[in-house]
Amino acid sequence: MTVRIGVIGTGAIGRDHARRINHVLGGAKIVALSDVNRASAEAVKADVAPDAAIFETGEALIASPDVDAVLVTSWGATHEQYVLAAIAAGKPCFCEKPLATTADGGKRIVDAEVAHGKRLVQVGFMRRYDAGYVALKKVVDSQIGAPIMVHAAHRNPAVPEQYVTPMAIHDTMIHEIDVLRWLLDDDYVSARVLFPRASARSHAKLRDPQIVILETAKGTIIDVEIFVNCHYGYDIQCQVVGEDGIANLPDPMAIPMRLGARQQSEILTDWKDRFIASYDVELQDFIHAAARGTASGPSSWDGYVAAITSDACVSAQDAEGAAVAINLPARPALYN
Ligand code: NAI
Ligand code: NAD
Ligand code: ISE
Repeated sequence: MTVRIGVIGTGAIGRDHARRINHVLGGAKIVALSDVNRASAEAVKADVAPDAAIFETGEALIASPDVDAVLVTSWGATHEQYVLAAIAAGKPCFCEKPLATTADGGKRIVDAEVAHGKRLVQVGFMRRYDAGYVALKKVVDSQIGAPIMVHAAHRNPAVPEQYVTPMAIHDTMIHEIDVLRWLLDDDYVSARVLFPRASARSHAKLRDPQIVILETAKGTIIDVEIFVNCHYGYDIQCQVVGEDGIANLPDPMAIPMRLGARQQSEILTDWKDRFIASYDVELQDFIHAAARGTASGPSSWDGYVAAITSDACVSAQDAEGAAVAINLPARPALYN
């Protein structure tokens, strides 16, 4: 069976996902595109999806009998309405992070999926499919003893002018919020945020960098540095300190060079390159499950927990160092 997929939001990542579905992966085809900026959808049709129909609205795309499954890759604040519409239509839906920009939005999606009675939603937390994180998890689960601390860093070379302080949490650190919970098999109980002096590349509405300290139910303390104007590269670091040893996330492969009287190797600068293989794997997983009329991988529950946690982290930004409690509701059986 070829899964006929419609993409809502044909910006940077919508275009890239459409390309991989039509030209890299198997078992699916892009048949529909929609974007508030029609020219963007037309450009993606011309470049990577010539057979796709263009729909005026995401809702019309979801309702089309020619569409079996949906990719939501529009701006974060628009995700909830499309995911809810896909669930109402009973169609599998891959939603880029964040699932919803508020915990209330995440809850509405979980409630709708539970009422539907079957998983339909996969959230785009692609790091769970990254070969480095998968290898790190294996070592954390079996070799270094119980985790005590995690030191992590999420560094972007630069961000656009409209990127403001809370986005460091719900646009950027949301990846750590999800992947560290998965890596440690644990949940968060509190968050604190510390601000060192702002770097010279910050602006009035962005305090950068920042350090988020999360405590887990098992008592592990996690520090995450978020530095989105670090200038030198796109750099993701993660070190787990266990009872018996320490394990690090491997850096991406880079050729060690001896050049100009220096030892050096390249550091990536674009998120699209850093996790390129894991985007392929997560979407292939989505296609396999969608062919069976369901979804697997990171769930609405994971997206909802990430939203609850990111709400707490944003409150902790305002609390200037004080701890903000994170309280999770009971997990519905659908997500066990
Ligand atoms: P972008 O700004 O390049 O693209 C967003 C597109 O959505 C634009 O073409 C815009 O016109 C369209 N759009 C906005 N509102 C819409 C609506 N109501 N209906 C239809 N289309 C609408 O942004 P980008 O970088 O592609 O990000 C899109 C999403 O993907 C975001 O949620 C972002 O958080 C996520 N993302 C995930 C990454 C990952 O590593 N998993 C990396 C980059 C982005
Ligand atoms: P799976 O074997 O059922 O399916 C995933 C597919 O991806 C398989 O075909 C596998 O071979 C492939 N794959 C995974 N990592 C790869 C890599 N680095 N390179 C190439 N291929 C790779 O596995 P699964 O149980 O769906 O797990 C996939 C990932 O998602 C895992 O990291 C898993 O822990 C995670 N996961 C999380 C949840 C959750 O929400 N808690 C649920 C399911 C899976
Ligand atoms: C972007 O949306 C991503 O998801 C990237 O992985 C992240 O590094 C970046 O900060 C976000 O804006």
